[in-house]
Amino acid sequence: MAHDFFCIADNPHDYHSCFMDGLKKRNPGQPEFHQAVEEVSRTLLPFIFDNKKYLEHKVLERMVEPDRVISFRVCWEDDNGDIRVNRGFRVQFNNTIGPYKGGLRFHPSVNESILKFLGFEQIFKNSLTSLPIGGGKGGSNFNPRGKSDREVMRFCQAFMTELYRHVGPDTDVPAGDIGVGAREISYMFGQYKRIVNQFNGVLTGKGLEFGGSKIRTEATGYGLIYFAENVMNHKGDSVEGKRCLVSGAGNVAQYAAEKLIQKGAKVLTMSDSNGTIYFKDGMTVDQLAAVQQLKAQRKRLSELDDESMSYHAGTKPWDIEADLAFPCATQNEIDLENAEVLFKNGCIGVFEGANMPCKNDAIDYLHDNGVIFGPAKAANAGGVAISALEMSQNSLRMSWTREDVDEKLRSIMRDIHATCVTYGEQNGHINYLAGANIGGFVKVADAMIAYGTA
Ligand code: NDP
Ligand code: 2IT
Repeated sequence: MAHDFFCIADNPHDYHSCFMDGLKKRNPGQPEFHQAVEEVSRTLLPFIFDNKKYLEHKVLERMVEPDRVISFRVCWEDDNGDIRVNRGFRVQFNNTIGPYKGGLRFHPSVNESILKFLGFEQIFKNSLTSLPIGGGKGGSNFNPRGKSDREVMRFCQAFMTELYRHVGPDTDVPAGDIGVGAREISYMFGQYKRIVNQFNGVLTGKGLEFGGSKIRTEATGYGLIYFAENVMNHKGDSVEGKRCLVSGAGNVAQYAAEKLIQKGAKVLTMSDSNGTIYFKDGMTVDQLAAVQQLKAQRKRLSELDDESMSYHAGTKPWDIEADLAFPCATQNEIDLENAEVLFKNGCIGVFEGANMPCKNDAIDYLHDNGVIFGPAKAANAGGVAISALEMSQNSLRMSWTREDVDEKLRSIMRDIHATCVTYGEQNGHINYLAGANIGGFVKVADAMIAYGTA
């Protein structure tokens, strides 16, 4: 009976079919969640079959079922005095190795499927950091685009007025994601503090004046490039001189681009959901500063006034000839066709700054054609890792220097790379996806078994 998660099969392949069949039946209409579980389970099951205790304890079956999914009404008033109603969520997926930890996303596309895919992946990513954090994710279908600061403030306050009862520094510690940056975290932290009358580390990504960690803003983008550099070094190569495609123009994309430029790589593109900007000779530091200024004003890339670059409305970066690709915008932004074009144009590596930016058939194609694939769970773990260090600093009531935190980030990304190598070595080459999935799984799975069945 696939429905009850009771699969009997003597090989990983048949078990996987039964397992996915049951998952889809129990979670109808959640394609992103199915996709994330499909990617993890097909790489994990051969390992699980070699280590039967995980099979006997039904660890994977337990892991794909969130501890709880909280959904709530968020009611706020816009600048015209009209009442607006959105839906808020927090998916508390797994707290086996630490408090639930993961971002909040504000985007009109947010729904339970997207937050479950993100929360599920976060379990593995957070485990890979080696820090004591469980997996969670949340957000709302609220669209910050075009809203005034005061509308965003009222929305954030209304959102926290419900969320506060479900979170806490030892329970669940949210942070930013798409549409949630310093402004939104500040409004939410202010509201939490008002309600509970406590100053604690309930959120990360806070302002430096009130408990934030240095380097947290940069950490995901910087960490992505540190990870890519580790991978390239492992092959006796480096990112220096490489022509790079970056998608997105938000938090992750900006600091990935900055670190690439620092390392002597050529950043050819950035993008938003309307189009791509192309710097044929590589973006300069000044051009990046101009993009950052534009984005700080919440403007579109099409408004960039720079004759040395071209703007291509309605396109993604993936058709441009380059050595490395860094998707840093959103899920499913690289499909099979994009992967084929990347490979045919000579791309040798794809590193995921965004969560699940590559579709599963695109990943298969990249693997089959020897293109290095750096999966999100490993490659973009730098952000949540520094979030966990923000939690440590809050507990200690201390603040570490920029140099200290950056050195810790480099060392964490080095260790994540080493974990991927340990678990992903297959006939002399490294499958980073398998390495990240298995490396992230083992610690959580062993702890779940140690706790007994519940
Ligand atoms: P931001 O909101 O700062 O920026 C998002 C960028 O991606 C914008 O340029 C946005 O363009 C673009 N984008 C968003 N949705 C879409 C879409 N549906 N189609 C095309 N472009 C889109 O978010 P972040 O930079 O924080 O997040 C980017 C990715 O990185 C996400 O996948 C997130 O989950 C992941 N991530 C973020 C971390 C963090 O610390 N912030 C940590 C680890 C992963 P537009 O303005 O046009 O919408
Ligand atoms: O996807 C992610 O890892 C994040 N959005 C960051 C989560 C966090 O808690 O810092």
